[in-house]
Amino acid sequence: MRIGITCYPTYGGSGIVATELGLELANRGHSVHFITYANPIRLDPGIKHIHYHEVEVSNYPLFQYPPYSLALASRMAEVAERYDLDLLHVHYAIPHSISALLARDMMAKRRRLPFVTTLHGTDITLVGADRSYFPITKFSIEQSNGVTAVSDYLRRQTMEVFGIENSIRVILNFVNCDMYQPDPQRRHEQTFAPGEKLLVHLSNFRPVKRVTDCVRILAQVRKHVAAHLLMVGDGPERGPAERLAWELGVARHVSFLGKQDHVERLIPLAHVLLLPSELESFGLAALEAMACGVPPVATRTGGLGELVTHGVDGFLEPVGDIEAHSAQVIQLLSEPALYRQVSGRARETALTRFCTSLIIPQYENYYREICAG
Ligand code: GMT
Repeated sequence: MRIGITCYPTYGGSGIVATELGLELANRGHSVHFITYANPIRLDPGIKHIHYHEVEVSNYPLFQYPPYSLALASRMAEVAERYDLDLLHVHYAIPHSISALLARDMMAKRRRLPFVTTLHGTDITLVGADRSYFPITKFSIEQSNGVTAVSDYLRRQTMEVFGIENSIRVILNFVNCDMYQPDPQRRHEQTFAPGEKLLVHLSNFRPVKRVTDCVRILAQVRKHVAAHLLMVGDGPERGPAERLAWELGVARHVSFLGKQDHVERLIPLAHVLLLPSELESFGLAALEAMACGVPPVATRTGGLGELVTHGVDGFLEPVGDIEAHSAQVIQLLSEPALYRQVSGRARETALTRFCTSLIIPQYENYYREICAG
């Protein structure tokens, strides 16, 4: 098939899922056209069957706000026409599905150009629920030819919050289990804090991620186990997290690594992933860690329970309960038999339920259904 993909190409779960989906589809022989304002993160140039079409947004003195959504719609219609695309697949409702809707209408006289919208989380729970975007988000979902959600939690939430009646297909997030793998040798040789246990956190450091909780957990853990925290990513909460590390006297035990393209090389170095988010519709970072045999200690919130089974392949604790999160990390790091068991089960969950070979065909089948009308 010939598929146009649009996403936020910068750091963020939805962009990562969209990019990795495109790569997997290209690997299966589909022709994939990324239509975005920048080259998506994790997308290296020169890959077979992958094309990249930049959306240029011209600015004029009259425009206080350059109309990106319109430039995107024009580009979508142009690429769809020139490369004879079968469908558009947009990730994150606002504004991408509205642009796709315009592109579909622009093409309507010539031929059908259906589009699929994948909902990722904050497009519904934060942006979509905001009063100024609520009506257009609802409209964009209702107008999509197909809608998918990355967890059943998000599907239910969307139906409830927007009172939407069209069906939403749940296609869970996926991980490439060949790329994300345990690596005990490199973990043993890690140079961040030789001989210490490594905790890792990955996110876009937005308030919803509660990154300062990671620093608090580390400070508690260090009272019992020699541990070091790797903070991967960047965003508005990085400054507060750095300040807190100084205040709690653990600054030299925390490494802020900023945005990293190859997290599959970093995660296997760690022993535990911390994900203390207020809300996660899915929690892709937890899945990537599980594939590397790194148990997540996360919050019991949103769709995380669809991925992590508490006490089996990771741990889920209440939001903001630093004591509970720390106790779980300390237990994991102090009981080697428990650690081996949970780590093994985490990898097994990734392999048996979330591997690309299981999930990508679900997207392919859905595309066929949508194209068949
Ligand atoms: O987590 C973020 O703030 C980024 C956001 C995004 O859309 O880029 O992530 C959402 O999509 C991810 C991929 O589907 C999910 O794994 C995350 O759980 C979800 N984030 C939230 O729901 C907060």
